[in-house]
Amino acid sequence: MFYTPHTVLITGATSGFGEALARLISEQSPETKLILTGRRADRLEQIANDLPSKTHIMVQDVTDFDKVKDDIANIPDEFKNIDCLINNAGLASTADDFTNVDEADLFQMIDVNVKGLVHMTHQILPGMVERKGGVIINLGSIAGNYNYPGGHVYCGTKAFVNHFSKTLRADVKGKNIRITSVEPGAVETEFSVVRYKGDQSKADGVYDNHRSLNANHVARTLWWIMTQPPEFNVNNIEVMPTDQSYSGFSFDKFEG
Ligand code: NDP
Ligand code: 8X3
Repeated sequence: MFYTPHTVLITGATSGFGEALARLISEQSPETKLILTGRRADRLEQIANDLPSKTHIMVQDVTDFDKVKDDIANIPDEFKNIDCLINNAGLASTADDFTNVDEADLFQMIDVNVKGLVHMTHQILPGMVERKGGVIINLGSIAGNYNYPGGHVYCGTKAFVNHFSKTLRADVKGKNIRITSVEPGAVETEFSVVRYKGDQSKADGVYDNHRSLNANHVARTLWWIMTQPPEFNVNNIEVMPTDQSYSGFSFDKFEG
Protein backbone atom coordinates (compact mmCIF):
# COMPACT_ATOMS: atom_id res chain seq x y z
CA MET A 1 0.00 0.00 0.00
CA PHE A 2 1.70 3.22 -1.21
CA TYR A 3 -1.12 5.65 -0.44
CA THR A 4 -3.69 5.46 2.35
CA PRO A 5 -6.86 7.39 1.53
CA HIS A 6 -8.09 9.39 4.55
CA THR A 7 -11.70 10.15 3.52
CA VAL A 8 -13.49 8.20 0.80
CA LEU A 9 -16.91 9.07 -0.62
CA ILE A 10 -18.59 6.08 -2.28
CA THR A 11 -21.82 6.62 -4.23
CA GLY A 12 -24.12 3.62 -4.47
CA ALA A 13 -22.80 1.97 -1.32
CA THR A 14 -25.99 0.06 -0.46
CA SER A 15 -25.09 -3.04 -2.49
CA GLY A 16 -22.70 -4.56 -5.01
CA PHE A 17 -19.32 -2.91 -5.66
CA GLY A 18 -20.00 0.08 -3.41
CA GLU A 19 -20.86 -1.99 -0.35
CA ALA A 20 -18.01 -4.45 -0.96
CA LEU A 21 -15.55 -1.57 -1.27
CA ALA A 22 -16.76 0.07 1.94
CA ARG A 23 -16.26 -3.22 3.79
CA LEU A 24 -12.83 -3.81 2.22
CA ILE A 25 -11.56 -0.31 3.05
CA SER A 26 -12.78 -0.72 6.58
CA GLU A 27 -10.93 -4.01 6.91
CA GLN A 28 -7.68 -2.84 5.25
CA SER A 29 -7.56 0.65 6.71
CA PRO A 30 -9.96 1.13 9.66
CA GLU A 31 -8.67 4.69 10.18
CA THR A 32 -9.93 5.76 6.74
CA LYS A 33 -13.20 7.68 7.06
CA LEU A 34 -16.11 6.74 4.84
CA ILE A 35 -18.99 8.71 3.37
CA LEU A 36 -21.55 6.29 1.98
CA THR A 37 -24.49 7.26 -0.23
CA GLY A 38 -27.54 5.63 -1.77
CA ARG A 39 -31.32 5.81 -1.69
CA ARG A 40 -31.90 2.91 0.73
CA ALA A 41 -31.46 4.33 4.23
CA ASP A 42 -31.85 0.99 6.04
CA ARG A 43 -28.99 -0.56 4.07
CA LEU A 44 -26.70 2.42 4.68
CA GLU A 45 -27.45 2.35 8.41
CA GLN A 46 -26.82 -1.40 8.60
CA ILE A 47 -23.49 -1.13 6.77
CA ALA A 48 -22.39 1.85 8.86
CA ASN A 49 -23.26 -0.13 12.03
CA ASP A 50 -21.27 -3.14 10.85
CA LEU A 51 -18.07 -1.20 10.16
CA PRO A 52 -15.43 -0.15 12.68
CA SER A 53 -14.63 2.94 10.53
CA LYS A 54 -15.93 6.43 11.19
CA THR A 55 -18.81 6.60 8.74
CA HIS A 56 -21.09 9.37 7.57
CA ILE A 57 -24.12 8.37 5.52
CA MET A 58 -25.99 10.52 3.01
CA VAL A 59 -29.37 9.11 1.98
CA GLN A 60 -29.82 10.61 -1.43
CA ASP A 61 -30.79 10.07 -5.03
CA VAL A 62 -27.83 11.20 -7.15
CA THR A 63 -30.27 12.76 -9.59
CA ASP A 64 -31.66 15.10 -6.91
CA PHE A 65 -28.99 17.69 -7.61
CA ASP A 66 -30.15 20.24 -5.03
CA LYS A 67 -30.21 17.63 -2.26
CA VAL A 68 -26.80 16.27 -3.23
CA LYS A 69 -25.39 19.80 -3.15
CA ASP A 70 -27.01 20.43 0.22
CA ASP A 71 -25.81 17.14 1.69
CA ILE A 72 -22.27 17.92 0.58
CA ALA A 73 -22.43 21.40 2.11
CA ASN A 74 -23.56 19.77 5.37
CA ILE A 75 -20.89 17.08 5.62
CA PRO A 76 -19.49 17.22 9.18
CA ASP A 77 -16.09 18.95 9.40
CA GLU A 78 -14.15 15.78 10.19
CA PHE A 79 -15.35 14.21 6.89
CA LYS A 80 -15.01 17.30 4.70
CA ASN A 81 -11.53 16.70 3.28
CA ILE A 82 -12.49 14.04 0.78
CA ASP A 83 -9.40 12.72 -1.01
CA CYS A 84 -11.08 9.84 -2.81
CA LEU A 85 -14.35 9.83 -4.75
CA ILE A 86 -15.79 6.59 -6.09
CA ASN A 87 -18.51 7.42 -8.62
CA ASN A 88 -20.19 4.03 -8.53
CA ALA A 89 -23.98 4.65 -8.36
CA GLY A 90 -25.47 3.46 -11.62
CA LEU A 91 -27.83 1.11 -13.31
CA ALA A 92 -29.21 -0.43 -16.45
CA SER A 93 -32.97 0.09 -16.33
CA THR A 94 -33.79 -2.33 -19.12
CA ALA A 95 -32.38 -4.99 -21.42
CA ASP A 96 -35.16 -4.66 -23.97
CA ASP A 97 -34.85 -3.61 -27.58
CA PHE A 98 -34.85 0.18 -28.02
CA THR A 99 -38.09 0.02 -30.01
CA ASN A 100 -39.79 -1.61 -27.04
CA VAL A 101 -38.80 0.45 -24.00
CA ASP A 102 -40.27 3.18 -21.85
CA GLU A 103 -38.65 6.56 -22.31
CA ALA A 104 -38.57 6.93 -18.51
CA ASP A 105 -36.19 3.95 -18.29
CA LEU A 106 -33.94 5.46 -20.93
CA PHE A 107 -33.83 8.86 -19.29
CA GLN A 108 -33.19 7.33 -15.85
CA MET A 109 -29.94 5.79 -17.09
CA ILE A 110 -28.80 9.13 -18.51
CA ASP A 111 -29.79 10.95 -15.31
CA VAL A 112 -28.05 8.55 -12.93
CA ASN A 113 -25.06 7.25 -14.90
CA VAL A 114 -24.17 10.49 -16.67
CA LYS A 115 -25.72 13.55 -15.00
CA GLY A 116 -25.47 12.18 -11.44
CA LEU A 117 -21.81 11.31 -11.95
CA VAL A 118 -20.96 14.65 -13.57
CA HIS A 119 -22.75 16.58 -10.83
CA MET A 120 -21.02 14.70 -8.02
CA THR A 121 -17.62 15.18 -9.68
CA HIS A 122 -18.30 18.88 -10.20
CA GLN A 123 -19.12 19.22 -6.49
CA ILE A 124 -16.16 17.27 -5.10
CA LEU A 125 -13.27 18.01 -7.48
CA PRO A 126 -12.72 21.69 -6.51
CA GLY A 127 -11.94 20.67 -2.90
CA MET A 128 -9.38 18.17 -4.16
CA VAL A 129 -7.75 20.82 -6.33
CA GLU A 130 -7.68 23.21 -3.38
CA ARG A 131 -6.13 20.55 -1.13
CA LYS A 132 -3.67 19.65 -3.91
CA GLY A 133 -4.50 15.98 -4.28
CA GLY A 134 -7.12 13.33 -4.80
CA VAL A 135 -8.31 10.20 -6.55
CA ILE A 136 -11.51 9.88 -8.57
CA ILE A 137 -12.57 6.44 -9.77
CA ASN A 138 -15.55 6.21 -12.08
CA LEU A 139 -17.45 2.98 -12.72
CA GLY A 140 -17.57 2.66 -16.46
CA SER A 141 -18.12 -0.71 -18.08
CA ILE A 142 -17.16 -2.94 -20.95
CA ALA A 143 -20.60 -1.82 -22.17
CA GLY A 144 -18.91 1.49 -22.99
CA ASN A 145 -16.37 -0.25 -25.22
CA TYR A 146 -18.45 -2.93 -26.94
CA ASN A 147 -22.03 -2.97 -28.25
CA TYR A 148 -24.73 -5.54 -27.73
CA PRO A 149 -28.47 -5.79 -28.45
CA GLY A 150 -30.55 -4.13 -25.75
CA GLY A 151 -27.53 -2.08 -24.63
CA HIS A 152 -28.41 1.16 -26.50
CA VAL A 153 -28.58 3.88 -23.82
CA TYR A 154 -26.77 1.91 -21.10
CA CYS A 155 -23.80 1.33 -23.44
CA GLY A 156 -23.98 5.01 -24.42
CA THR A 157 -23.85 6.18 -20.79
CA LYS A 158 -20.89 3.95 -20.02
CA ALA A 159 -19.05 5.09 -23.17
CA PHE A 160 -19.55 8.59 -21.75
CA VAL A 161 -18.10 7.55 -18.38
CA ASN A 162 -15.08 5.86 -19.95
CA HIS A 163 -14.36 8.84 -22.19
CA PHE A 164 -15.19 11.57 -19.66
CA SER A 165 -12.78 10.01 -17.16
CA LYS A 166 -9.86 10.11 -19.55
CA THR A 167 -10.68 13.58 -20.85
CA LEU A 168 -11.04 15.05 -17.39
CA ARG A 169 -7.43 14.14 -16.79
CA ALA A 170 -6.41 16.82 -19.28
CA ASP A 171 -8.04 19.50 -17.10
CA VAL A 172 -6.43 18.35 -13.85
CA LYS A 173 -2.97 17.77 -15.26
CA GLY A 174 -0.41 19.26 -12.89
CA LYS A 175 -2.87 19.27 -9.98
CA ASN A 176 -1.95 15.92 -8.41
CA ILE A 177 -5.40 14.43 -9.07
CA ARG A 178 -5.63 10.85 -10.28
CA ILE A 179 -8.59 9.76 -12.39
CA THR A 180 -9.48 6.23 -13.45
CA SER A 181 -12.26 4.59 -15.37
CA VAL A 182 -12.89 1.02 -14.19
CA GLU A 183 -14.61 -1.02 -16.86
CA PRO A 184 -15.87 -4.40 -15.62
CA GLY A 185 -17.60 -7.12 -17.59
CA ALA A 186 -20.35 -9.24 -16.06
CA VAL A 187 -20.23 -9.26 -12.26
CA GLU A 188 -22.90 -10.91 -10.14
CA THR A 189 -24.51 -8.20 -7.98
CA GLU A 190 -28.02 -6.73 -7.84
CA PHE A 191 -27.27 -5.14 -11.23
CA SER A 192 -29.19 -7.72 -13.27
CA VAL A 193 -32.07 -7.91 -10.77
CA VAL A 194 -32.50 -4.18 -11.35
CA ARG A 195 -32.10 -4.54 -15.12
CA TYR A 196 -34.76 -7.29 -15.23
CA LYS A 197 -37.03 -5.35 -12.87
CA GLY A 198 -36.91 -7.79 -10.00
CA ASP A 199 -37.11 -11.01 -12.04
CA GLN A 200 -34.58 -13.04 -10.04
CA SER A 201 -34.60 -16.05 -12.36
CA LYS A 202 -33.80 -13.92 -15.42
CA ALA A 203 -31.06 -12.21 -13.44
CA ASP A 204 -29.64 -15.57 -12.32
CA GLY A 205 -29.65 -16.65 -15.96
CA VAL A 206 -27.00 -14.03 -16.75
CA TYR A 207 -24.53 -15.75 -14.43
CA ASP A 208 -25.46 -19.41 -15.05
CA ASN A 209 -23.07 -21.85 -16.67
CA HIS A 210 -19.86 -19.92 -16.16
CA ARG A 211 -17.58 -18.77 -13.39
CA SER A 212 -18.73 -15.28 -12.44
CA LEU A 213 -16.97 -12.40 -10.85
CA ASN A 214 -18.45 -11.00 -7.65
CA ALA A 215 -18.37 -7.58 -6.05
CA ASN A 216 -15.22 -8.41 -4.06
CA HIS A 217 -13.21 -8.90 -7.25
CA VAL A 218 -14.07 -5.37 -8.30
CA ALA A 219 -13.62 -3.92 -4.79
CA ARG A 220 -10.07 -5.32 -4.70
CA THR A 221 -9.38 -3.67 -8.08
CA LEU A 222 -10.66 -0.33 -6.78
CA TRP A 223 -8.60 -0.67 -3.61
CA TRP A 224 -5.48 -1.44 -5.64
CA ILE A 225 -6.01 1.66 -7.79
CA MET A 226 -6.62 4.07 -4.91
CA THR A 227 -3.64 2.85 -2.90
CA GLN A 228 -1.09 3.40 -5.67
CA PRO A 229 1.38 6.22 -5.11
CA PRO A 230 0.25 9.73 -6.14
CA GLU A 231 2.60 9.79 -9.14
CA PHE A 232 0.97 6.67 -10.65
CA ASN A 233 -2.31 7.07 -12.55
CA VAL A 234 -4.30 4.12 -13.83
CA ASN A 235 -6.12 5.68 -16.81
CA ASN A 236 -8.55 2.86 -17.37
CA ILE A 237 -8.79 -0.81 -16.57
CA GLU A 238 -11.02 -3.52 -18.04
CA VAL A 239 -11.74 -6.65 -16.03
CA MET A 240 -14.08 -9.56 -16.75
CA PRO A 241 -14.63 -13.20 -15.89
CA THR A 242 -12.12 -15.53 -17.53
CA ASP A 243 -15.14 -17.36 -18.94
CA GLN A 244 -16.47 -14.21 -20.68
CA SER A 245 -15.02 -13.13 -24.01
CA TYR A 246 -15.72 -11.39 -27.32
CA SER A 247 -18.30 -12.31 -29.93
CA GLY A 248 -18.44 -11.21 -33.53
CA PHE A 249 -20.83 -9.12 -35.58
CA SER A 250 -24.13 -10.71 -36.59
CA PHE A 251 -26.33 -10.57 -39.69
CA ASP A 252 -30.08 -10.49 -40.12
CA LYS A 253 -31.30 -10.46 -43.71
CA PHE A 254 -33.99 -7.87 -44.40
CA GLU A 255 -36.88 -9.82 -45.88
CA GLY A 256 -39.02 -6.77 -46.70
P1 NDP B 1 -25.88 -2.77 -7.74
O1 NDP B 1 -27.25 -2.71 -8.33
O2 NDP B 1 -25.58 -3.85 -6.77
O3 NDP B 1 -25.52 -1.38 -7.06
C1 NDP B 1 -25.89 -0.16 -7.63
C2 NDP B 1 -25.76 0.94 -6.60
O4 NDP B 1 -26.14 2.18 -7.23
C3 NDP B 1 -26.71 0.74 -5.42
O5 NDP B 1 -26.03 1.03 -4.22
C4 NDP B 1 -27.82 1.75 -5.65
O6 NDP B 1 -28.29 2.27 -4.41
C5 NDP B 1 -27.05 2.86 -6.40
N1 NDP B 1 -27.97 3.68 -7.18
C6 NDP B 1 -28.70 3.34 -8.27
N2 NDP B 1 -29.47 4.37 -8.65
C7 NDP B 1 -29.21 5.39 -7.78
C8 NDP B 1 -29.69 6.71 -7.65
N3 NDP B 1 -30.61 7.22 -8.47
N4 NDP B 1 -29.22 7.48 -6.63
C9 NDP B 1 -28.30 6.99 -5.77
N5 NDP B 1 -27.79 5.75 -5.86
C10 NDP B 1 -28.26 4.96 -6.85
O7 NDP B 1 -24.90 -2.83 -8.99
P2 NDP B 1 -23.29 -2.93 -9.12
O8 NDP B 1 -22.64 -2.84 -7.81
O9 NDP B 1 -23.02 -4.07 -9.99
O10 NDP B 1 -23.05 -1.62 -9.98
C11 NDP B 1 -22.26 -0.53 -9.54
C12 NDP B 1 -21.79 0.24 -10.77
O11 NDP B 1 -20.98 -0.61 -11.59
C13 NDP B 1 -22.90 0.75 -11.68
O12 NDP B 1 -22.52 2.03 -12.15
C14 NDP B 1 -22.93 -0.27 -12.83
O13 NDP B 1 -23.40 0.31 -14.03
C15 NDP B 1 -21.45 -0.60 -12.93
N6 NDP B 1 -21.13 -1.88 -13.54
C16 NDP B 1 -21.70 -3.05 -13.11
C17 NDP B 1 -21.36 -4.24 -13.70
C18 NDP B 1 -21.97 -5.56 -13.32
O14 NDP B 1 -21.94 -6.49 -14.14
N7 NDP B 1 -22.49 -5.72 -12.13
C19 NDP B 1 -20.33 -4.28 -14.74
C20 NDP B 1 -19.81 -3.02 -15.13
C21 NDP B 1 -20.18 -1.87 -14.52
P3 NDP B 1 -29.83 2.51 -4.04
O15 NDP B 1 -30.64 1.56 -4.88
O16 NDP B 1 -29.91 2.24 -2.58
O17 NDP B 1 -30.06 3.94 -4.39
C1 8X3 C 1 -22.50 -4.18 -16.94
C2 8X3 C 1 -21.79 -5.19 -17.75
O1 8X3 C 1 -21.88 -6.61 -19.85
O2 8X3 C 1 -23.95 -6.34 -18.60
O3 8X3 C 1 -21.99 -2.92 -17.19
O4 8X3 C 1 -23.07 -4.52 -19.90
S1 8X3 C 1 -22.72 -5.68 -19.09
